[in-house]
Amino acid sequence: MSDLYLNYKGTLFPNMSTSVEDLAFVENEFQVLDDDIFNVTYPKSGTTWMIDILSLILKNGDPTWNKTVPNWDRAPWVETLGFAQKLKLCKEHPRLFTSHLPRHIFMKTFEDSKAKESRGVVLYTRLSYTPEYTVIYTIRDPKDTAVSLYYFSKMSAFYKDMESIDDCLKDYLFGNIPYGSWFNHVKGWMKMMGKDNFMFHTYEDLQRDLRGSVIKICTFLGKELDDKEIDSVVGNVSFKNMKENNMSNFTLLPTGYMDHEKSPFMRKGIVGDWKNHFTVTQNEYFDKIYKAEMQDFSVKFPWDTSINQ
Ligand code: PPS
Repeated sequence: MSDLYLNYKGTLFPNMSTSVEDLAFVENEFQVLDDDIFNVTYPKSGTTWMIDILSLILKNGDPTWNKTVPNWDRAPWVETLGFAQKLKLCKEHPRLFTSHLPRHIFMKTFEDSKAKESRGVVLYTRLSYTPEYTVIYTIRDPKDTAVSLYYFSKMSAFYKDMESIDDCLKDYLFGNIPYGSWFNHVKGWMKMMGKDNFMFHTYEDLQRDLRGSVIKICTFLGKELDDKEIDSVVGNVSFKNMKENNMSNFTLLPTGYMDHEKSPFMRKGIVGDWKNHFTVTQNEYFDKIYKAEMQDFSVKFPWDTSINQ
């Protein structure tokens, strides 16, 4: 294991951004409130995109918050250094949080929060429980996620530099990287599917129909935005606008943390970049592992059709 990483309950985490104490706080002491909103992702899946979408929706399309407050203060990562202190400063409601944590080490109080069951199943909760914490889980084609991570490992001091795509796949496909395996992350979180407080969608959905996705998220959150407000959300979260917004693009961080000269955080923002990086052999190998890992998984994703049958 690289010196850059710590191991918490079998999953690696970057030493630079968290500690065993911080992780234990989140797992055991963090009190979830019923109106908390959690933006959950496997790294490089559209986390920061979703932070900007959610923070604009909460402000009815007004971009002031997005343009004046860094994303890590608008939607703090729960697993980062000093989160317990930061939590005390979270005065706004609903609270918006971000997390890359795998489901099995998410906070225990999360389980105790109200309305664990789908309202469709336990009908009386419709009357007795509103609001409830919500989870928005964004998933991206794992091949594109791997490529994005490969470049991130070069520009960010949090990760060990992955020297080649081969190097990257060797660790990525078996979860020997921070936050563990993509497969376990997705399978773990998708167990929440069917619960009324859980919504998942893909990075590819956002790319294909951003406006439609924003409307769906508003409906899920019970936020009624008019057409002009929706337009503002959509316009402000375009790749170009987020790339230029230093509250979203991480250029406020010292270069010792992220060096955008090596590779910008807002790199390409496209679907299918893996095709520019994987060899035929790497792709076949990836497909083989993907099929073995996902064979019993019933949900179909947009990229499943491109996996070699
Ligand atoms: S992190 O480090 O886990 O928080 O990274 P994350 O934000 O999950 O993922 C970064 C990738 O998302 C792309 N991105 C976007 N794509 C399209 N439109 C918008 N607005 C947008 N914002 C971020 C970003 O460019 C990274 O993908 P790659 O493929 O590396 O370009």
